[in-house]
Amino acid sequence: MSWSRFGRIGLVAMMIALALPAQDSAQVKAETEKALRHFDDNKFGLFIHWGLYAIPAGEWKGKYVRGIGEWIMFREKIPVTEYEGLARQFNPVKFNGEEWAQLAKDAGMKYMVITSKHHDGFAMFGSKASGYNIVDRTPFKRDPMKDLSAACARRGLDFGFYYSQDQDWHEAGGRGNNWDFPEKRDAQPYLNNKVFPQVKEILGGYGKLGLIWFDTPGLLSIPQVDSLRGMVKQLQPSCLINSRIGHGRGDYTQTGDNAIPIQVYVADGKWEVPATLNDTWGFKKNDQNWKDPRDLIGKLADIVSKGGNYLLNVGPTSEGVIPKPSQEILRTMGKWLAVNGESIYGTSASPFMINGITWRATAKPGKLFIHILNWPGRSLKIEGLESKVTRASLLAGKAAVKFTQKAGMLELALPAKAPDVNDTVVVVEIADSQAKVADGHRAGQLPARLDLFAWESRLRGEEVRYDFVTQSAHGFRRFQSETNMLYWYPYKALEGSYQVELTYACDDAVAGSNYRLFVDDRSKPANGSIEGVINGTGGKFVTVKLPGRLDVTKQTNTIAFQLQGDDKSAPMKLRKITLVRP
Ligand code: JFZ
Repeated sequence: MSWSRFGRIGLVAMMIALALPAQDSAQVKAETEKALRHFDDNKFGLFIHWGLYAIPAGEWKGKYVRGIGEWIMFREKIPVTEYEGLARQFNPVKFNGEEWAQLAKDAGMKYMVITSKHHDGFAMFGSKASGYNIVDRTPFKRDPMKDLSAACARRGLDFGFYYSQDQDWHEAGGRGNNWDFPEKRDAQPYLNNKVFPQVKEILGGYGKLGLIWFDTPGLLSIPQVDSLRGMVKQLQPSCLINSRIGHGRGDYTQTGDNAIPIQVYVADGKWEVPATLNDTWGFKKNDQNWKDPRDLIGKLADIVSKGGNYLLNVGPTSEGVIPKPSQEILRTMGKWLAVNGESIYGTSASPFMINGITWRATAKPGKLFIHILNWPGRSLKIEGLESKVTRASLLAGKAAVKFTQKAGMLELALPAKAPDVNDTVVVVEIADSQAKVADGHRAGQLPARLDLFAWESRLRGEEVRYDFVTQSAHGFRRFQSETNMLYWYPYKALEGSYQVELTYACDDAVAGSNYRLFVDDRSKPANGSIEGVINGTGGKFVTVKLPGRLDVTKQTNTIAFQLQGDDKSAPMKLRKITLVRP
C-alpha cells in the first residue's frame, strides 16, 4: 500500500488513531492532532542541554572523561553530596534568553526544547517541589526559563521542555544511581514527590508548551506512564509528548541520537531526529569535533524528505554562553533556509525510494523540490516520475531550468558548477497535485541492490570522520567502550537476507585489521554478522563481495560496521556497503 494515496491530513489522522492511547478524550485527541500537524510543518528545532555538568565540562579531578558530557556524574560515580557542590558555583552571568531565542530564529528554527531537569536531577527552573534547583541553590538565584520561554513567545517560536522522568541520580527512587542508593528502588514516592509536581510546575509556569520531551523511559510501569500522560494532557491538551515517555504513550517518535532512517518512513507516524553538532549534548570544553554545516543542511533535507523533524543541539557553558562554533554553524544553516525554506517548512515526504542517489525530494501540492546534495555536473536524471512536468526552476533566484521528459525519465539541464554546494534546490512543477511515481521507484518499495552510503550513516565515536572529497568515512579507532563505528538504521524497511558488498580503500601499509559488519536486533544481539580482513587496495577504492549473509528483521535496530581486535586499519576509507538480495 502506498502512503502517497492518502492526503497529508488523512495520513496524519490515521497515524494518530494508531498512536494514541484509548484514555484520551475527544478534545485531547483533536488538539493533539492539530498540534501534530503544526509540529510536522515546523521541521527544524533547537535542543539545549544545560545544567551543572557544564561546569566540569568533560573533566573530573583533572582527568578527561570520554563520552557525552551530561553523563559525567554517572560515568565517574560522583556522590550526590559532592555533585551538589557544583550548584554553588553555577552562575551564568552571561545568560541572555533573548539572544538564545534570536539564535534559534536566525537559524531558521521553529521550536526550542531545553532541559528542565536532566538525569542528574537538578532543576534548571524555580521549583517548589524540590529545593535542588537553580533559584534556591545557585548564586544566580533566578529562573532563566522565565526569560527564555517569553523570548521564544515573542518570536513565535514554540517552546518545550526536556524532562528526565525515570532516571534521576539525585534520588533514591529515581533510576540510575546505585553508588549512593544500592537498595532496591521504589519509584512511586519519587514520582509523587518530585516528578508529578515538577511536571505540573513546568506546565503551569511558562505559558503554552509545544511539547514535553521525556527521556530514557526504562522501568516505569504502564499505569505510572499513563498518569504522567494524563497529567500533561489535562493541563495542556495540545502539548505534545514524545515517545520516550515509554510504553507507546507518546504522540510522536524519536529515532536514536543522530540516527536517520535509510528510507522514507511515514507508516508509523511523525518522528524526530535529535542530533548533536559535535559529540556531546552538555558542554564539553575539549569537544571541537564540529559537524560541517554542509553536512547538516544535507541531513535536514534528507530527514525532511523522509518524513522527519530535525532537533539540533547546543550545549551552553556554565556562564550561559552558547559556544561560538555552534552559533556559526546554526547561522550558516539559517542563511540557507532564508533562501530555501519553502522547500523545507510545511512540505511532505518524498514519493521516491532512495537508492544510489545523492538528491532528495520534498513535496507540496503540485510541486516537487529536488535537493541536489552532490553536484552531478550538467545533467541530473530522475527516474520513475510519471506526472507531467510543466516547469522547472532554481529555487534560489528563480532562474528557469531546461528539462526533457520521456519514458519515465526526467532530465534536468544544470549549470556545470553547483550554485549552492550545501544543497541546490530545483522546483519541479507537475500537472498532478501529488506526484505519480512508477513501480520500482516509489517510496516504500525496495530495489534488488541497495547502497548504504557512509554519508547516510551515523558516525559514532570521537575519531571517526566523513570526508566529502573521497565520499568516505575514516578513523575507525577502537576503544573498550565508545568504539568508533558506523550505524545505519533500517527502521523496518529492510527485512530480508542479504549478500553484502563493501566499497572501500586502504593503503597497503595499514591493511590487515579484522572488521565486523553486524545487525543488532536488541532482543537478539549480533543476529547475523559478517567478519573478515581489511585487505590493502593500494589506496584505491574497490568493491568486494563479503562472505556469508546478513539477516535483517523487522526488529533490526541497526546495521553496524566496526574494526575488531587491533585497529591498525583505522585510516581505511569506507564509502558504502551494498545489500544485495540473492
Ligand atoms: C538520552 C540521554 O541519556 C542523553 O544524555 C541525551 O539527553 C539524549 C538526547 O537522550 O540518550 C539517549 C536516549 C535514547 C537513545 C540514545 C541516547 N536511543 O534510543 O537510541
